[in-house]
Parts: sequence; C-alpha cells; structure tokens
Amino acid sequence: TRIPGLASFPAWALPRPIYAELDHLASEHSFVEKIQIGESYEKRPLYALKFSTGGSNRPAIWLDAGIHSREWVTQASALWIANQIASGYGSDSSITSLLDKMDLFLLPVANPDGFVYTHTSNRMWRKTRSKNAGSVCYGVDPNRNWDAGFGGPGASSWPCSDSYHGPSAESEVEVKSVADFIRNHGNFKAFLTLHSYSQLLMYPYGYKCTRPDDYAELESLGRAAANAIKSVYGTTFQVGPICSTIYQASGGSIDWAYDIGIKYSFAFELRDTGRYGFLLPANQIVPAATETWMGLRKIMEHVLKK
Ligand code: ING
Ligand code: ZN
Repeated sequence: TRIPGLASFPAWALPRPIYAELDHLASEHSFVEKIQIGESYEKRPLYALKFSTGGSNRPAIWLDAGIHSREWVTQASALWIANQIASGYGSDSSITSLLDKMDLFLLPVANPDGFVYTHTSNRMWRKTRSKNAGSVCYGVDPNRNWDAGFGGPGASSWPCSDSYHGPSAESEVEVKSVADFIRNHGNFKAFLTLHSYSQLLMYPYGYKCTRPDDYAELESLGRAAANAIKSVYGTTFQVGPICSTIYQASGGSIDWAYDIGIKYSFAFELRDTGRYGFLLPANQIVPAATETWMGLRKIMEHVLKK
C-alpha cells in the first residue's frame, strides 16, 4: 500500500503516514513539492505542500488544517483535497486556471504534537503541547495565539483552559512558523483554515464584533461558497463574521491574516453539528472533504478573478 500501516509506527511518529502521502503526491506530480516551514515544540517537522507550476513568488493561497488537534476530519480532508488538486491540474479547468496563475500552500497538520497526543493520551486534546511556566497544565490554544486582539475577549489567561492564549502573541512555534512564512512570502491573497465541528463558514472579525471593511464582498462570497457546499449532499453551512456566527474570540488566525492585508480570510467549521462532533465516523471523511472542496474552490475561483 502507499501508506504504511499505522501499526508499524511508534506513537511519536504518528503523523508519518500523512507525511508519506505528501511525499507520494510530490513524487507523482512535478508541480507539487513538500516543504518544511518549521518545527513543532516537540521537534516534529511542519510539512506543507507547495503547488506551483512556475513563475516566481506568484500570488498565493494558504490552506491549513488541524491547528486544533482533536478536529480529525480536518487533517484527513486536507489530505483528500491535496490529492484532488494534484490530480485535477490539466483535467479540472478551475484547478488548471488557478495553478496557471497562482501558487497554493497546504499545511495538513498544523499542530502535530497535539495530533499525536490525541492518539496516545487524550482524544479531546485541542491545544499545543508546550510547557507553561508556573503551571502544571500544558499547552496553548493556537487559535488564540495570533497577533490580532491578542489577550482580549474570548480567550483565557488561565493555562489550564482549552482556550488559553499563551504568554504572548506567537509564543507557540507552530503559530510563529506559519506567521513568519506568510510574512516572508509577502504575496498571499487568501488565508483559509479548517476547523470542526459546526458547519460554519466565517470571516473576520472574531476579536471584535464590528464588520470588516470588505463585509459585503466576504458575505456574498461566503454565501456562494455555502451554496456550492450544499449542492453536493445538501449540507447547510451558516455564513457570517466569527463574532456573530459562533462567539467572540481573540487571537485567531484569520483576523491576523485579514489585518495584515489578506482580504480573503475564511475559517471553515466542517461536519457535523454535534451528533458525533469531533468523533465524526470515518465514513463521513470523504463526503465532508468533497463538499468542503466545493466551497474552497468557489473561493479560489473568486480570488483568481480579482
Ligand atoms: N472553533 C474556532 C475556535 O478557535 C474560530 C472558531 C474560528 C474562532 C476562527 C476564531 C477564529 O474556537 C473551533 N471549533 O475551534
Ligand atoms: Zn478548531
């Protein structure tokens, strides 16, 4: 098989079957490359796929998954979507025109230490696994650790909380690695991130409850993407700003991306609405990934046109 069996890997190496699939995609397609954008707190590589058919520093789209480790459908969907994009170049007109003009970067396991921990110790672990000075509790919420309203409402200053914001913005190396990569690149046009669950498609802001300057465009694009999602299996996604759609939350990645000038910044919350929650059955992975891809594609088509 392409992916070595899970059983043949020690627990610390658990993301390796995913990384093997990244290698496989890179070996099969000349325009796909595996890059390392950093290293986690426990020294696991942060591997991303770079899709690029040429040019230099083309306008680019960012997509990450698994920043919250227990949201297992997101890492799996990201891998399915990577395969879809890789195999669609040259046959799917929307992927082809996108990759003829833009680059795409996909980070399928944004929090590998947490991901391993959800397999070995606590299936419900959400945060990183960094040590907190002066506390017996581990980990920082990596979606409260970005430099966007850092430490404000909707984040906790208590290290034992699941939404602990950490000692300072970008204290988590997993967050800083992505932020540095985006800043250094300098030409990102869209920042897309996958979470679960709740079936939502959200745009800024989360750290404040005011509408972003691009409200009208983001709302109508969000609705178009939700319609594309619905067209596959009838799954409904609610669309709106983070604050009014889910809750006020500071230090989130898409608020940071939007405030540094990346207009098309969206967070997806994939299936379901709570029946299974984080424990979504494996037979829903491909349907969830398929409908999510339709929504992502709608956004990517719009970004390309702009
Ligand atoms: N939900 C997200 C969270 O971090 C979110 C919602 C998205 C907040 C984007 C802020 C920015 O709480 C889950 N399920 O993690
Ligand atoms: Zn999440």
